[in-house]
Amino acid sequence: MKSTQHLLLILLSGCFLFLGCGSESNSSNESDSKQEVVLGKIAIDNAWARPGSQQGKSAAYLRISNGTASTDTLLSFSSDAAENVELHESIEHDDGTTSMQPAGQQVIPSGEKLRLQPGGLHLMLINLKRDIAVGDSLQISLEFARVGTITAIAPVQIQQ
Ligand SMILES: [Cu+2]
Repeated sequence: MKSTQHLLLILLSGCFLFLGCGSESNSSNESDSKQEVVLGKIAIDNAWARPGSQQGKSAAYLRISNGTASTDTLLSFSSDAAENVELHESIEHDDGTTSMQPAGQQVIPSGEKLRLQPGGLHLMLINLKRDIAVGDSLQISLEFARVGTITAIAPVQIQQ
């Protein structure tokens, strides 16, 4: 009985977390709330990628919501449009310049979101297999330690 109540509490606090995030994103960006966190699964939404040229680079962004009861860890990334996909983070220096570096392993606790967005974490699409232009779309696959691989479709846009 006690453990049931405990579980209920966890579920309830999880719901409040999601509601909080939802209303916050509603005010800032309508499209940000198209898909809300779905309990029981890891969801990816708001995926998009910048245009790029064959053999060149591009960056892709998305939001990951962990609606499962467990922490999960991002292991690897791939795309049908690039030979190699790396997780990077942008860093702003004191002199105003920015650079980027490979980001460490990302752990997403239950009920939390991870945002990949300009100026922060992003997926670097390296050695593009084809030109990607506005109006195209590409696949981005994320491999998680627990739930396995999830593939999202990312439209190519200039900005979100
Ligand atoms: Cu980068």
